[in-house]
Amino acid sequence: NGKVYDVNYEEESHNDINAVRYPDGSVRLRNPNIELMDQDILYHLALGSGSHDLVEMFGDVKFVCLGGTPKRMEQFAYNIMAEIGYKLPCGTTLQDISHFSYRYSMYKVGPVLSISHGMGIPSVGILLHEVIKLMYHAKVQDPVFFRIGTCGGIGNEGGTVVISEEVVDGALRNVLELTVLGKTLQRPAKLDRRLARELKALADPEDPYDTVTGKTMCTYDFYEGQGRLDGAFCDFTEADKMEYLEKIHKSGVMNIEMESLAFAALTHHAGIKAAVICVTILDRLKSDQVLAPREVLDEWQQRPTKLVSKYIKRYLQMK
Ligand code: R2B
Ligand code: URA
Repeated sequence: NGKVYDVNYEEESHNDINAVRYPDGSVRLRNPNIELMDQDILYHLALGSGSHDLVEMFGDVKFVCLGGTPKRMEQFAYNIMAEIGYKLPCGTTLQDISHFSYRYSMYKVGPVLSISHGMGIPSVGILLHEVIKLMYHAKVQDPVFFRIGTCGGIGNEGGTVVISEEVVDGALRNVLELTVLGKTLQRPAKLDRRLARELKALADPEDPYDTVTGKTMCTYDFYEGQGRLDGAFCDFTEADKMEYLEKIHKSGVMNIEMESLAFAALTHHAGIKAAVICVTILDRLKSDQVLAPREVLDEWQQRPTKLVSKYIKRYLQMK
């Protein structure tokens, strides 16, 4: 349609032509070096622009779903295959495209990529650099990224699905801090609010659990960084912890996890629409330890994936 800007792409980036996508919706890189390189090796994905025909392999991608573990993302790939009625060629099984990186796992089911991101901001950050470059090399148009994960609830019992509207760091700032050439810079960590609302609208009111939207805190650590008393170290009291958790609760924080800040900041910087959907595996106002049995955790972890599958299915049916 010739539009340069996506309607959901906001404010400051509107003024910066490099921030937005090409008129056909394909991803424009904010790095002039890449197009000058003979080939680009996506080392942690075990792919490369010289060794693989990335347009042929990935040109039809529309949705990129990221989650913590290889197993869950393999399962998600099989689930989405059943949901969208995608058939593998006779006698074949899904292959982990990034197997030989021994870092991340990647599965492709038609227009859907399902990729594991490991734990924490550095791990998801490295992956996003390479996946965003993959989108560019493959000339993917208007991709939508989802993070499906687990989190600690703040005043939300285990099994609640939280769709992030906003993400903040441990000091309630909604920026990703990054030290580059010895200088600390800040990137705004913004998610697509409309996408969050659309996902919320897909939640089934009959579900035996709540699906809520709100603010997500992202920390650099699971233990001290999330105010836990049960790490190998702890220099604060239970009262200090509760004061902090009550404070963030009052400011609207619904859940705490460890990747959303980088996920929101890097997708926003690339002009890519993104959403974060996590299930709480405990209520941090009640406990630090994850006490739910494995089978219960496994069922809870299916909940965000169901919402994303529904979104993808609807989108594909509307086409
Ligand atoms: C949620 O769960 C992991 C920590 O247990 C981390 O990756 C996160 O964000
Ligand atoms: N993931 C986190 O980062 N924190 C929790 O409390 C649970 C899952």
